Amino acid sequence: MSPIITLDAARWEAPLAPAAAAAATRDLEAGNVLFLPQLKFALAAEEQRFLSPQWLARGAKNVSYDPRSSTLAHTSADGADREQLSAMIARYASHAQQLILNLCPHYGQHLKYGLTSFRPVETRGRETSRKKDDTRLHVDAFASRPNQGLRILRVFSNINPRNEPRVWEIGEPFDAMAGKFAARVPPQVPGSAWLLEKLGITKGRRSAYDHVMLNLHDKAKLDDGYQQATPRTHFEFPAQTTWLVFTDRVMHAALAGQFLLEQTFYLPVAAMQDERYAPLRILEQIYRRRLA
Ligand SMILES: O=C(O)CCC(=O)C(=O)O
Ligand SMILES: [Fe+2]
Repeated sequence: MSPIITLDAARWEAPLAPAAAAAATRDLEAGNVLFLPQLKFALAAEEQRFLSPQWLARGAKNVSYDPRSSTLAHTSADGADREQLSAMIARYASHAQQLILNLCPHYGQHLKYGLTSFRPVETRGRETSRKKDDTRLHVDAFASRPNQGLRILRVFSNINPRNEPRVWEIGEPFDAMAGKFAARVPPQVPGSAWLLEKLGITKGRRSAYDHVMLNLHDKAKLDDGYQQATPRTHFEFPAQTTWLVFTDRVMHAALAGQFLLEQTFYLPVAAMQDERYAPLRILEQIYRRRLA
């Protein structure tokens, strides 16, 4: 069965009927990508100029925005340019939040904003280490931001002006991947989580869950044999479309594409419609102990 489920929503602010929302939430939690081919993020005429890598700060890969503090980072824009770029990304953040609240009304106030990113660089051929290489299949886990089991839900919109798709691959189900790599995760060194926090390397304490998720992320990306042989679904998200996915559960890789907006959200496991789908719960089954 394809892990891509298409919904025909064409507006950011249109609520779904309760049964349709419950079904969308279940599909999302169960590890599918919800694809909204009719939902585009429209740029105003004067915003078209932002479709260029020139607005990136030197050495940065994405422009980032924090909707909680309304701060823009990693950009070279200043003055009026900076204000307009910031307003464009802020509008995306609020549309993305509205979209999730329509599709998953159940999440309500439990849904918390993470960062927003604007990705103006072509993904194909970008140089990075294998661990940072998002063209390799992985689940998301953030090395410097431990999240103690919180879910990572991301909304993506392809805003490419030349009609070029964002090319993804979706890998095998989380349980299958975790079944292969869990036994290769080394024990967390006692005191290391405390030390990483103390040194400012992590924002907050790295839990056993964070330790395992980071290892799954790294071990899968570094395993060339796995990357070559694991089954996958190739999918091209056309320009002017939107999709959302729990990226801590769904194995994904971005092979090509330029100009993307992305909004990250965090959701407590207890706020899910069915928490058995959470990586935290699946990993606790595998290891037979509490991880967060
Ligand atoms: O840039 C993309 O299309 C997705 C990259 C990725 O792996 C992610 O955002 O989690
Ligand atoms: Fe990712």
